[in-house]
This record gives sequence, structure tokens and C-alpha cells, in this order.
Amino acid sequence: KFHPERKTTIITAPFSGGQPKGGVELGPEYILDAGFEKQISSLGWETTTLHPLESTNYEAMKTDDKDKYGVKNTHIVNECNKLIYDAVYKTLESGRLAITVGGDHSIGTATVGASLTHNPDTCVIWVDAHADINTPKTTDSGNLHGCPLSFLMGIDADSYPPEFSWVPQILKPGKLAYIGLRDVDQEERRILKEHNIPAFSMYHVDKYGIGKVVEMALDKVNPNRDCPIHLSFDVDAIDPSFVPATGTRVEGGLSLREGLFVAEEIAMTGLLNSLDIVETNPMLAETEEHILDTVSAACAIGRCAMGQTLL
Ligand code: Z70
Ligand code: MN
Ligand code: MN
Ligand code: MN
Repeated sequence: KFHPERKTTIITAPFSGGQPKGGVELGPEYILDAGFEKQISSLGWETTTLHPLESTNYEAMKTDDKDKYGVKNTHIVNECNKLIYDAVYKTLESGRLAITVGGDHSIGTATVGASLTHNPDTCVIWVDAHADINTPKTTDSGNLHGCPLSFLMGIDADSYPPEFSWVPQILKPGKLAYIGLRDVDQEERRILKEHNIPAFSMYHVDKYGIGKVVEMALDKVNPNRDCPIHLSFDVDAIDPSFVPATGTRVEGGLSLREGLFVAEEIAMTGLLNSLDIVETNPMLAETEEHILDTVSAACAIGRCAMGQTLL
């Protein structure tokens, strides 16, 4: 419905400043080297790529010291996010579907922000083991990949470092739904409850099945199935037995098929307008097979979301 012309731009976000582990900045390179662009074009999409971070070495600027606001690497997280925001926004304004390949999930600030600025009706499906809705006030780790959704919703806005002032606070609680949660901080639970945000955890996946869960999530955020969808897919939503090379492995996750089903079902709606595939970290693999499994899963998420199963 939204992309009858099947034009897409793959945006690389090789960035790790939202969390302390090195290697997640290599995700885009591994995924593209595995032939991701060709896989998408084989599905009938006209593809192009953008590399908004290519001119600066942000990795060299990581410090992992908490600033006075209690979060780390505020400056570079914002500089990178602004560049990614511009790339995603430009892509969407030109009528193309935006696929952003990370990189850590702090880039969700940029990608979701751009999607909602482009079309304020956009709804967000956040597939993740984690809720990523801490604020500088609630975060224990200080890692900004655990915070993107609070910035977009303006939760605890008085606690934000001034560098976040560019972030559009336009995500409404009723426009966000989670799938796959199983590692949510106490304060995050409170935020989800307080704002009545639909959250489908692994408990719900087991109880209702993944098909019903995706349907319930869409019913919450997109009841008439007429709004564009931003799918933000953290590969750690899938069980570490299938996706081992990621920064925060949490046991008891989605099976590979359940994860791909979510992407397939979103594709079936015809409403996908923007997609993130994040947190692939090849350096955390213990074996060559771990890298292969994780990178293949990341590519498969992209192919499924882009309609592989409709052919
Ligand atoms: C925790 C925090 C997180 C991913 C860890 C964890 C967040 N809630 N996200 N790994 N992908 O640090 O805020
Ligand atoms: Mn600064
Ligand atoms: Mn995440
Ligand atoms: Mn996660």
C-alpha cells in the first residue's frame, strides 16, 4: 500500500557509543558483506545506500564515563543520531522506505524521530528483549541504547542533557507496542504501566502464540491498519541460541521463526515505512558459526520485513 514502487534506501549506522562493548559498530559491514543489498533487490526493490557516519571516527571518541546527567557519551550519541536522523528523514521524504542497519539501539532516537516527523501517524513496533525506555533519571547503566524511547516520548524531560534538545518529543504512548520483552528494569516497568504502553513479553508469546501477539500489538497501535509502521528490530529479541553475537544475551527469547514471523506479518500489512535492524556485534561471537548465525538472522529479518514471503 505505501510502497507500490518498491524503492528503498539502506542506511548504515556503524555506531557503538550507546553501550560499552566494542564491535557492534561492525554490524552494518558484516550484514552488507553478507549480500544484504542484493538480497533486498532480488525481492524487487530498487535499492541505494547511505553512509551518514562515514566521515567521522566516533569510535575513537568513546569514553564510557557518565556525565553529570548520569548517561555516557552524550556528545557523540547526539552527533551520530543527528546525522542518521537527516539520512532517514531525507529518505522518507523522497518516498523511499528507510532500512537502518546498526549499530547499537541508541540510533532508534534518530530513526523513530525521523519517521514520526515525516508522518506523525506512524506507529512503532519495538521488537526487543529490553524496553529501552530508561531516562537519565532512571538508568542504572547510563547506556543510552537503553533510553531512546523515553527521549522520543519526553519522559522525565527535565533530566535530559541539553544536547538532546533537537530530539522531537512526538511519540505518543498509544503509538508504541513491544514484542519479545524479558529483561525490563523496575523503573521501566513503572513507566510502561504509568503510560499504559502495550507490552507483549515472552510470557504473552508463550500464552497466545506469536501470531495472536502480533495481531494484538497491531490492534493497539494501528487498529484500522491505515498508519505507517516503523519496525525497530533489536536482534537480541531472538533467543541467543539462534542469535549469539549480540551485546546483551537474554535467555528465553523468540525462536528464529517467531522473530521472522513478526517481520513477515508486518510485511503483509503493506504498511511498513521504516525498519531498524540493530545490535549485531560480530566481536562477541565465540565461534565463526556464531557470526554466521547472527548475521544470517539479521539479513533474514530484513528480507522477511521487505516481503520475501509474499513472493
Ligand atoms: C538496561 C539498561 C539494553 C540492549 C541492553 C539494558 C538495556 N535496561 N538494551 N542491551 N540491547 O542498561 O538500560
Ligand atoms: Mn557536546
Ligand atoms: Mn534494544
Ligand atoms: Mn535489546
